Amino acid sequence: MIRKLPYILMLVFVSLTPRFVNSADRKSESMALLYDKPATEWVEALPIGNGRIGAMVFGRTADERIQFNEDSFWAGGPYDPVNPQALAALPEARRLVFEGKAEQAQKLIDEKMMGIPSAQASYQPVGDLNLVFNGHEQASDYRRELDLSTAVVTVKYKVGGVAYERRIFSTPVDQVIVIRLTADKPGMINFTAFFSSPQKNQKVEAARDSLILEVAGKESYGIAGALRCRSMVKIIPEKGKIRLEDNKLCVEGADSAVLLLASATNYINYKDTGGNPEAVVEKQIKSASKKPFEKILSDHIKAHQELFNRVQLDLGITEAANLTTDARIKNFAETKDPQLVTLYFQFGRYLLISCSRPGSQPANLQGLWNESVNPPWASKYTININTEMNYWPAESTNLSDCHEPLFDMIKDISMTGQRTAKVNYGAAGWVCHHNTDLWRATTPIDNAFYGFWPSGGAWLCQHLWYRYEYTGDKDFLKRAYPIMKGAAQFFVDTLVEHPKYGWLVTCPSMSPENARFDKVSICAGPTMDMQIIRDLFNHCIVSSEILGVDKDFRQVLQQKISRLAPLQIGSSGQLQEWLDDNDLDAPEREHRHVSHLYGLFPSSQINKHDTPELFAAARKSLELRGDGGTGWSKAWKINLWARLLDGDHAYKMLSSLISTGTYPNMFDAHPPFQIDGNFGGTSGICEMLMQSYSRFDNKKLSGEIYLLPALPKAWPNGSVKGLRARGGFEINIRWKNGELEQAEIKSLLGNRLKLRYADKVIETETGKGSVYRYDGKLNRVEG
Ligand code: FUC
Repeated sequence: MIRKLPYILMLVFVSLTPRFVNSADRKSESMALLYDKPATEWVEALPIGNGRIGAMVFGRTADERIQFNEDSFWAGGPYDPVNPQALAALPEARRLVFEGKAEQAQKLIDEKMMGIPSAQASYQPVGDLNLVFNGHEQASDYRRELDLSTAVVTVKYKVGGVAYERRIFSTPVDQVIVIRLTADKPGMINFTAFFSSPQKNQKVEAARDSLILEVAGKESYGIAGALRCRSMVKIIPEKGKIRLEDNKLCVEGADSAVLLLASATNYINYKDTGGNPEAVVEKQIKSASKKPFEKILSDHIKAHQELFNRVQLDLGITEAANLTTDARIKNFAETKDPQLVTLYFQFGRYLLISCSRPGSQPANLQGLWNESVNPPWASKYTININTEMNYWPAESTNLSDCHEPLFDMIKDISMTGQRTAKVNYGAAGWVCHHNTDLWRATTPIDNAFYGFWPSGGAWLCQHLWYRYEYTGDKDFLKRAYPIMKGAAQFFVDTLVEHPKYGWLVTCPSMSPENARFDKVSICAGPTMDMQIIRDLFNHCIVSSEILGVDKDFRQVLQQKISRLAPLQIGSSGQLQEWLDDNDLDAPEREHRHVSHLYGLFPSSQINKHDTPELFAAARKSLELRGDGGTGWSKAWKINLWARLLDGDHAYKMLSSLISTGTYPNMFDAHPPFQIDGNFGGTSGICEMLMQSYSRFDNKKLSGEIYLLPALPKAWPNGSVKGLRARGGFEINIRWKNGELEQAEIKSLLGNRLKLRYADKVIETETGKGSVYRYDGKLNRVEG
């Protein structure tokens, strides 16, 4: 034993030292989530989606469950939740807050100022497609995988000497979920297919080779269900026959079979439910049936890879990668499995591609995937952090297209939010509070403590701006500017002068969802509001300059900005979360929300070079908050520590997110499942490797890029390709022994570039389409 010790130690050493594998000779398995057992729990099943229809595939041998969703299937119907009593109560609520009677203000808001109803609609599951394979209870050689690079789930196993295979995917091209069943011996495909649904209101029909499921959306807080979802599955067997039995289809003796599943609702937009899902589904099935399976598959893979392949990450690979994905997640704290981080990063990109494509609904709290008629937080859009976090990786990880559904939703709430601004506040412009739903409700909901926060819409508007910072797309800015302007107009009308400080503040408001000593959240001018409004006003000012419009409005905004409550450093050296300090940041120090750090990330108001004191205060705040939190809270902290340029602490948060906040199928655990942490994690990994800021000089956009700003010791060697940076750049970076080896920067727009690596700074003009190489010196190598 003693003699064997050095050998054992050497083995341990070898297995834990990252082996650097070039992307080129990496096995395809490395982009796959792999399992040796079927899913028993929903959070073990594997997600597929084409932006609009998604499914969780359990991979069970004898009773396969494919639980599916359609992204416009929600409870309720069009509604207008404004509260005509709210406006009259507003002056009194303000007076109470300013007189230090926040508790009474909160009570008044609960009574008079919340939405009617004070709750929003929930996202609904459609149903399950069940496939029963008699005799397949005992299987061997089982393997289940989700290949992120093809967006296909594959299940393989053997029964009685026959090898069976299922391939399942949801294609954006043909708008159907496709299931292909094969066996390595002819005539062995035998199964029974049927629909089921948790919806009360459901109807199933069967025809010669197809099944139909019709479900109706439930009532939502007094608003009748206005949606019906029609789903149809068609079975196309090769040889064999299909038999109809009750409302089930039995396939017998086929060589193989293809199942096409289509699903659609009558939702057209938030005020129109006059769609014809029967015709839509019929047409989708008809046109997909005409295409050979291989063509449907190759079109699907091509469409997926057009987005997915834009970014490659390599952090090395160790023996830890040889285990199944659930085991790798369990072991992560110990193994530090660098390839699992790559997988986690790419899984976030995969999820965004799968749940948010142009024309679809944006990613909700569960993305696209929900099995419950009463999902946690109604699986809606919580916009005091969660929805924004969903889209943090959209531009930086080169998935700008996937950002579109969010822009569409912002446009919708900029319309519905005008009613709320006018009726509830007597204000111009538009407002949205801390949540919205399919019907684009914008009033405050739940109760004053959680819901009375008027800055949700304004936060979402930053995403319109990000799109411009990354792409320089002026046509887009032209369309986005009126929406941003409307959000700003609301604050021009509703900011009030603080009687004690003289600053302009929001009132009543809150710092999501934190409270002070007295357990009252309602306050005036929380730090986060001031930061969001400052960003919004500045973005409107620059946009109006670029577009050459609204000189007068610009001046109004300039004046207001100079009067906004400033960022303050409190008695513990922390960035104050509220206007008053009194060390009030203390009581809920470990609260999961870190709202006042919005200024550090996603905003860049606080950064090392321009605001060193606030930068130090933000660090202090984060230290005081600690490293705990829900999935999304940890994910936010990865991004924050990265912005604080502390790679090892960012890594610590990432490690905690992966090892304690991740289900076996890699979904983020709030807990329960909430998808924001996945997207925040992907964004955080990106921020560790590259950060970018935009600058404006005389209306001209330029970019400032940090290479490897927060590289942790855990990733000494690696490379990343295809990240996008503000100012219009595409970046490849390679590093070795913890040092930058080479970076390649493609200038997509020909803008000026400021490059930072460690303490080196280089500035240059760039040519549109030119490629620059940095390896200590900067050279133009192409174009
Ligand atoms: C906010 C958070 C909760 C949860 C919910 C959906 O209210 O405070 O943690 O994420 O949104």
